[in-house]
Amino acid sequence: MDIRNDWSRTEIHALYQQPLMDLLFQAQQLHRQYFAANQIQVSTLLSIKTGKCPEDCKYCAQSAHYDAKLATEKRIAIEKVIQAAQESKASGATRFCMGAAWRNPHERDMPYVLDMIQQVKAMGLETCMTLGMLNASQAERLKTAGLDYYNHNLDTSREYYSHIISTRTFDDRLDTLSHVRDAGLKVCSGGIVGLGENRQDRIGLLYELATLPLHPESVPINLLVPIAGTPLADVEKLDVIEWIRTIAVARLLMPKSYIRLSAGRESLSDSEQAMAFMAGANSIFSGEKLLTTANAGESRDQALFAKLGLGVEPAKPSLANLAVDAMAVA
Ligand code: SAM
Ligand code: DTB
Ligand code: SF4
Repeated sequence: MDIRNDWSRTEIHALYQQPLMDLLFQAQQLHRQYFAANQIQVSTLLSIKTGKCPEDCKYCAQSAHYDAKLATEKRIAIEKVIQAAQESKASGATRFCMGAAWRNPHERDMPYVLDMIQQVKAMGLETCMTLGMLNASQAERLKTAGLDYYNHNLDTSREYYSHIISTRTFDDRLDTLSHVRDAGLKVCSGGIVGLGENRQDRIGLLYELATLPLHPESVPINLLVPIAGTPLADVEKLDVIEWIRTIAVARLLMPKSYIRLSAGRESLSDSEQAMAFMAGANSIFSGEKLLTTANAGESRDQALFAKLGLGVEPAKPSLANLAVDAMAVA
């Protein structure tokens, strides 16, 4: 099957409403054409600036607009970041993702993030950042410093978007994704399900992602982690099967992309996660914590991988990694 960027909403709707076993079967078959069947890419996350965010994303513990109980933290010291990256590498993760609760990085933040990228990259890890909106020059400078991926989610459909965020537009998000792509960075972009949206909105989100000129290399599908104090604290829980369907449809639309089980995994059983892997998910965040909320944790994930016969995808050799390995041997 060729990679397509001309999907219609009608086609996506037809994929969604198939019998679940048909959907899972197709997704798993296609998954195996593009990826090793039982390998999962593993990333870790670190919050480098926590809380007091000026944006009003209704799901988020870090927004200054709501009253979530959160230990806020200013920019953390680079040494702390390096230490966390070392622990992440030792645990087997291949990508280290650094996130900041910013609307966008200010110019005064750029030396800090550029230095951090250079140091983490020099350790032989893939680097990822999620810092909010970027302009073209910022994206280029991140790339030059050695950033591999930039995460910036569309979050939901264009239609539902204004119910969730008012402080930046859907088109602002698309602009940032263009800057990231134009700078030669790999794109990580997905969304959240369980925000109170309907299936048409989930179709709308996948439609936007799958009709970008190039599919994001990485597509996180977050399941809302309800946060007390935010407007979505008590939203009705999404049926897990609908989340599984969303993953399977994402796999069918974007066969070459990594589909990541992101936020919300901690609340899912082993069997539910197994079904998500069956649906073609092939990436997770490991570790005890995401940015501010709990994650599944290393020992639970090790047991899950052993039970399911899954392995961690090895690091991809890059010039930087080869140099680091050569130094380690010498
Ligand atoms: N501030 C930056 C931004 O919004 O682009 C980066 C960090 S932000 C926390 C990254 C993503 O995490 C959001 O776009 C959203 O998809 C996801 N996220 C945040 N809070 C969440 C929650 N409570 N449940 C599920 N996903 C969440
Ligand atoms: C993404 O899509 N999910 C990750 C990552 N990108 C940065 C973040 C999940 C955050 C979950 C809520 C929290 O821990 O605060
Ligand atoms: Fe800020 Fe990002 Fe949270 Fe939105 S999702 S409030 S931009 S930290």
